[in-house]
Amino acid sequence: MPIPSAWPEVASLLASIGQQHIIDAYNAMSDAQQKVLLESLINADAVTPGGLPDYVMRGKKLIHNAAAGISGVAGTPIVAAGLNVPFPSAEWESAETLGLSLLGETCFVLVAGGLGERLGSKLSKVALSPTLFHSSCFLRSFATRILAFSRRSSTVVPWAIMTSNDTHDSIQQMLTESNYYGLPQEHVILIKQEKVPCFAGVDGQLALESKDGFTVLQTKPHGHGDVHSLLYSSGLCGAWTRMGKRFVVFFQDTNALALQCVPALLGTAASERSAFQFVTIRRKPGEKVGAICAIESPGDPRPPCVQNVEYNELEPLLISATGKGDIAEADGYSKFPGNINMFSIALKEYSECLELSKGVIPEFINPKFTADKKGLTSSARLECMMQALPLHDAFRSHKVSFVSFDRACCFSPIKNSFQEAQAAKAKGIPMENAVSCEEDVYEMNRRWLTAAGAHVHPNPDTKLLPAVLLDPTFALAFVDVKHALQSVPDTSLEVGSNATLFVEGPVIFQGRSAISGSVHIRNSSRLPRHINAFECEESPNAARFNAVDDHAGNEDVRLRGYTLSLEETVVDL
Ligand code: UGB
Repeated sequence: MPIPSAWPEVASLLASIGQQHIIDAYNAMSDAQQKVLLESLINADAVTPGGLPDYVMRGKKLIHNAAAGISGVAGTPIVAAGLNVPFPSAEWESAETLGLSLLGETCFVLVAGGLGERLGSKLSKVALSPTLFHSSCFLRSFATRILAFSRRSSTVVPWAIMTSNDTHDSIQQMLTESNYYGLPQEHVILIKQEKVPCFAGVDGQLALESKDGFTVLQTKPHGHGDVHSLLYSSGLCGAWTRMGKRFVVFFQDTNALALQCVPALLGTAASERSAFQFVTIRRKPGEKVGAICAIESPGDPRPPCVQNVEYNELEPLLISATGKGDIAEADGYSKFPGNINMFSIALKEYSECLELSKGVIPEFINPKFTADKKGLTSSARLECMMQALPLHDAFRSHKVSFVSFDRACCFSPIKNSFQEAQAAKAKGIPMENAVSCEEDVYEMNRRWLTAAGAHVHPNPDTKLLPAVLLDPTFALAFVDVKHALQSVPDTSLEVGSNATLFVEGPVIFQGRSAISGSVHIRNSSRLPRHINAFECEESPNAARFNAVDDHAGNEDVRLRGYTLSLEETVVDL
């Protein structure tokens, strides 16, 4: 608790940054009220990136720019130079092979401060499950894969998770109850983001609000870009450098395919020597996915900055620069690839940038002005996005690039409610809900099997079958699947259209296997074992996804509108 003697120092700081209205309010309060306000001021100064004086200065500048019509993004968007790596291809396999060798030099950062409000859910999004078949929440599935990265590289693979007040306790609880899913607790670090103060006036006057009868500074979320200031203030990057790490991979909370493309991402980042490597996908104009562009800025002698331009900014920027918006090419896609908020950064360049910037990356503000632009109609705060790091001056001399993967190999998030998903579908853009996520996970695994030579029969009635899950202990990358199916001559695998297949542990297929029913092939040891000419026929209790109205409080069922019934044969090798 702050002691009242702290007030003179706080008051003088407030006076120096144009906050006389807070001093006046404080002076008119009872002792108890003063204590609460003082506490909120001291806390805000401690947790706001850069501290209150710097924050107010940044805010004033951005509000004045907005009033003068100066946009945060200015210039002409042009298509940036990047790499396209299709799947399956020789380039994909060589990227994966190189990337697998770099896993031990990599750290992971998950941003998980967001609640599933858009989904109508009060759960942290990482508590949801990507699939009902062998259902396990996102947090567990990310942890399982990171543990497998660690085992493959025989070294510790550190993982930082950014939480917020909304998600911290539940994520901490999930980790504690599961014993950190087998990961070393000291290398799974939670870094909690705090809310930042709001501005009530155009000259950077901070907003106060009433809470439980007390007056405090009004605060609101600052965005996922907080991850950089937290990685700076926590000293994690220094610790990771001392562990010999070289890459940091950032990913977001409900992208079920994020970690499956990590080997290919790392391989291309290393071979291209990119300090910052975005993973991108093809996007359609109008899709709610940021666009990766190079921006040519008039009068700036530096090479165009490769950056993300958010979907709501792209159209006006293009129209003002070229007279035309984001128009689909002949194939129906925009020429600007889409940002999926997954990227790798070289740790050395990242640490240097954090030292210079203290992790404060370019911010933006969305102020609502009165007609005369002399006031604000509602309070506004600064916000920042994690993909904005390349915009910082301290990063401008480094190579920023992108690698474009098939969407089916890297991106299927749960972002939309059922209704929003239907609206997206009607517009011909991906649904990005729990149903499409589940379909996409099985599809990606089917694609890996098919490309490795298996014959997987499509189901004409549903994309949910055959449901195939390849555990990270079986395959961290497509090249692992190829090894499992192609290392013994005359091997074949056929998967029927109603089958379900879960493969866990290092398993090598041998001879002619055919799976039409539901099977879990499991090798619990770490040494590879063969499964020889295995057959599993379809049973009368074949897997079924059954539509239900009553979700009985189960969020995963509510978001899908169906349950899964199946009778699975377990084959222990
Ligand atoms: N998040 C936090 O951890 N803290 C916060 O304060 C806010 C979010 P959204 P958004 O991939 O389709 C991004 O809300 O911001 C976490 C890109 O900006 O799901 O609308 C949150 O938990 C956009 O360019 O996404 O859009 C989640 O893990 C586009 O690529 C992550 O941040 C889009 O993602 C993203 O939060 C996309």
